[in-house]
Amino acid sequence: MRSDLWLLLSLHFALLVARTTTAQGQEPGSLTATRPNIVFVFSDDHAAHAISAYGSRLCKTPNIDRIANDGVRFANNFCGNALCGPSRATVLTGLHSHQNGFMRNGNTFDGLQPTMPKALQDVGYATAIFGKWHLESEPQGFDRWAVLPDQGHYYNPDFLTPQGKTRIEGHVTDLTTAMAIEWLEHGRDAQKPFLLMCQHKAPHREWMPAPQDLGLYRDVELPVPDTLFDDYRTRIPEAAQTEMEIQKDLYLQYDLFVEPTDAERKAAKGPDAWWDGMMKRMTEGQRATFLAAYREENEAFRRNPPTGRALVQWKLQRYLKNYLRCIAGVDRSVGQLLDWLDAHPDIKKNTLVVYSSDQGFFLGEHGYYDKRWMYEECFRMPLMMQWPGRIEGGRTIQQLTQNIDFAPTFLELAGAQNAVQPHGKSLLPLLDGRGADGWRDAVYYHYYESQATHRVPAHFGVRTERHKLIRYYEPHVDAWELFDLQQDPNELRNLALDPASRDVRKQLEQRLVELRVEYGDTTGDLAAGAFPRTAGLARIQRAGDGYRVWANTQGGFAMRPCAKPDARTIATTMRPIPGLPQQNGFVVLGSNVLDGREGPSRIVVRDGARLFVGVAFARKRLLILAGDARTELASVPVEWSGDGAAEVVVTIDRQSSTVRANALGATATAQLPGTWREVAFVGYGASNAETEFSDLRIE
Ligand code: SGN
Ligand code: CA
Repeated sequence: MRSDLWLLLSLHFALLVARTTTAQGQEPGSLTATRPNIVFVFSDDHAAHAISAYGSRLCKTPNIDRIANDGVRFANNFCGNALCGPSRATVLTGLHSHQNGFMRNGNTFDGLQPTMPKALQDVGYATAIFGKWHLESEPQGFDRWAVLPDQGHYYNPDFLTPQGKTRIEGHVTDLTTAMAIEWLEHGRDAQKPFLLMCQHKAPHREWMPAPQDLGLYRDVELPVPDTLFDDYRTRIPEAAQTEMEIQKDLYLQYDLFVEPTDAERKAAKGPDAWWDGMMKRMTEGQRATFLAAYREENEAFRRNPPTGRALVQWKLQRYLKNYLRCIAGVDRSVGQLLDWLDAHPDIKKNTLVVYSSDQGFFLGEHGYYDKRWMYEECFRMPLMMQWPGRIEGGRTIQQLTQNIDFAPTFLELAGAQNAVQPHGKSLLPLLDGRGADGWRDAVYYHYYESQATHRVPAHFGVRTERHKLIRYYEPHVDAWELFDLQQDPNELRNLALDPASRDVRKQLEQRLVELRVEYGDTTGDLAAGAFPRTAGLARIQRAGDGYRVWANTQGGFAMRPCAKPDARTIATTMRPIPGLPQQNGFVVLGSNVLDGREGPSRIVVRDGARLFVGVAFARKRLLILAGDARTELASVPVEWSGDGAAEVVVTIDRQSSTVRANALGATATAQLPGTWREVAFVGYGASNAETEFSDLRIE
């Protein structure tokens, strides 16, 4: 009787499952709702052209290649914003940066929004993440997590866990792998399918290899990219003014591990000043092994220091070798995970393994290291997937795919495809043979972290199979670049102003508009140049008789010249728009550039020559802030009901050298900075907030 009941029950269940899967439109061979385990290995800054499966001229990555050999390799996979935090936020949400709100490093990820790990957890997956996170807020949607604070350290890293912070001795790649395998072995609920996100810091700067990899590539001369000595002739001037040049921006100590002399240590500038801290973090034994590995070469360098192009070549070799040594560690990690699966065939047969990296990287191309540009080397992301028995292996997928597609893919596999509303598309049709009919013909890109480290201007763009059109939209660089990737794969000839390319450019501009509409991206609209000085703005648009401003950083602003430099009163009415975690608005005043300097394409205003005067609504403070938008020159409490607008009146009194602010019934006063002369620039500002301002009243 009992067994009959069982039979009946299981029959009923089988029917139910069949019905649901048909209802979801499952076709034969389809992988929809097959609920495999997912092992997602995600490294940091690993360019596809440093993977042998992608034809690297530089290195062999035998274990990563195992994924491509037994599975598929995506030949044209791209990120939507070539930066760490933004790419990770996109992987979690399936959304481009403007929509998930994480547009530049330093933003705080809104973990309350729907995410892929949360959805997988909801449908019964065991979930865990180990290693690099870089999203500021605590991970959500994971049964187990241990993540690096911020960028993390290579040696003896701290890990954040729900129980707090712990420092663990060892190299970060090995430790992250060990945590992942420990969780597979003992940590997870074995009844459930699982999502494991194993996210390496390597091969991110400062490229410190593990002890066992220090000896690799020692006597090897690595091939040099054709564009190492690019003259940037047809590109925007900023391409020649970055801070990512092998020649001048790779630091001898910090980046290249040439031990400083006493004199150098005393005079150390920039990152080189961090050398002692880096060394102190290691144990004595680690430090001795590390330094010994470079000593002989360093001594040769000292005896006969190269100059000019020879120095660039020397720096490139040292940089690339360390980068590749870090990759050797990542490759070993992948091997350990694959070996673990091989040793557990029952689990392996239900497991999708994915390898990718948050973006690519320049390995000397255009004379650069780092990323950020929409140029191929860093725009392209490696992506490989294997699921033996279920995904036909040995294939290369040529379609244009993007990191917005990862979340929808994993969700469709888990049968949770409605849990998020992604910008991306599930990759399953490309994997399970359903075909690629109607696949996208273009990918979209938008980089925001302008006027920050490495100095790459904000830009958005479109890439089709053959062309790429880039729009740089800031006042200091308002320009276009167009490349024919077939004729010019190295992107050396900007055709944006080439008469013969006029039609192509027009079509691409049209496609770019369409993509921006499709993804609902209105950021990158900076009021058509009405404000010749901006920084850290996602958007400034006309709204009523004033402007609506979205600042995606601390102290974002838009300023225009002030027609009345002896102005006494500057006033506006400001209203915060809810949505972002912070609510604030500021009148921004800039003294003239007496204490600044003019560069070829931008005016640098030093701290002190700028003032932010306004209201932190959520904190209920009336503030006068220095030019860094952090230092409080005055701060008084105000009453604010939680909605509505506030009129802010700023009074400059040159006689007493003071600035006064009135708003919401309160008054704040501060001394004008010592270098203050007159009101040369006026405008609006905010810090990670969106705010509406009425037109400025200036008297
Ligand atoms: C750090 C690095 C930069 C790098 C950013 C962003 N400097 O600031 O070189 O561009 O991270 O990288 S470091 O000296 O601190 O390493 S990202 O991958 O996290 O976006
Ligand atoms: Ca990165």
